Amino acid sequence: MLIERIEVRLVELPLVEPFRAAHGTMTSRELAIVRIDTNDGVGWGECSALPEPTYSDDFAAGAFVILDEELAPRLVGHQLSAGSVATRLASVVGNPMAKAALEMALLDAELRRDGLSLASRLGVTADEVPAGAVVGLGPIDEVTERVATLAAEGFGRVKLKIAPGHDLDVVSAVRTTSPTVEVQVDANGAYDGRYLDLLTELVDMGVSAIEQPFAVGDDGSAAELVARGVLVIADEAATSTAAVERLHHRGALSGVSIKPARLGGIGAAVQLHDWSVDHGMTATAGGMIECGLGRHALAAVAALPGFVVTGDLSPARRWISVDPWPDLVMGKGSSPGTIAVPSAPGVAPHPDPELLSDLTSRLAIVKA
Ligand code: OSB
Ligand code: MG
Repeated sequence: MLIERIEVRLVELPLVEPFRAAHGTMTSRELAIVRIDTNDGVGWGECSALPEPTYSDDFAAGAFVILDEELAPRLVGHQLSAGSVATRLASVVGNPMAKAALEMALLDAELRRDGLSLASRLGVTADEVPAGAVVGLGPIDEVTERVATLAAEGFGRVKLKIAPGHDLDVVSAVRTTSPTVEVQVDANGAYDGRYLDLLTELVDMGVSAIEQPFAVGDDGSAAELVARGVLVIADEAATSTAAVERLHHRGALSGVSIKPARLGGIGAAVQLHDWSVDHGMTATAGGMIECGLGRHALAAVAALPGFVVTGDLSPARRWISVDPWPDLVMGKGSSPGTIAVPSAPGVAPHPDPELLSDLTSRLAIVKA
């Protein structure tokens, strides 16, 4: 497809509640969005970088600039397919989340042209995926109440954010108040080797998986926890299939959270998924507080057969209260706790143009 024009925007979407994790608090969802106009239709892509560079070094306003000044100019005027975007952008170091947005937009345009859904393009056969929700750090009574509400909505799994001093008591309370809900925890790297016994205790309480317990690079502590039989899921450390392969050789993970944004796109996410299936690695689909656009993409990816552990796939409205994109549909399938795999052509439906323009804080247009 010939890329004629790329629109880059920064939007600010209000949140249902602040999102608190060991790396910081997010009070509104600043996001970078791209729209690609081709000779054969339009596509939209989400850059899921957070407002601040606290989870990875990508951040929304930085992504806006790199998209506008460096990445979009490398695409406009060229004849490209979604599968060739990563190669075309490879001379720019890093910035996986900005690159992922451009790949998603071109994929969206391509799929619409071909009348295909993302799921069908990926060879997905499932038509629904179990939903999982994430609960941030907070006072114990707020966390237990939030988990109870989510359980009543049908979520069968929650991932609780933990940090030193906010772990045993909160997990114990949730296990008591919502005993049938599967509990995973995510530390965003907040622990070190001194906490091995505490983390093992969480598993004894019934926690099914611990995501990124230690800082990226602390492979020794991770390997010790894996050796204790704990399902240790790499998130921040899983930046590429090669990085996961190295962690695997060191015994420093037993599962991996696959996030298309962090890996540089849907193509890279599928590659890591396939690698995980081949190597018996437990895979789970990771969220980035995406808006409806990114959540649609995640729902198709999460329906791949290698995702054996319920991931962060909840409707966008779990976090985002005003969203220009239509949301995923939950609870219409075989059980209230499932999300329908999107089946319409493209990655996601198009946004509401008025709402999108109302929520836009910066707009740039790149032409050939
Ligand atoms: O560490 O998994 C994480 C969201 C943004 C950045 C990092 C993480 C998260 C989540 C997913 O926990 C929450 C969600 O998308 O519902
Ligand atoms: Mg995580």
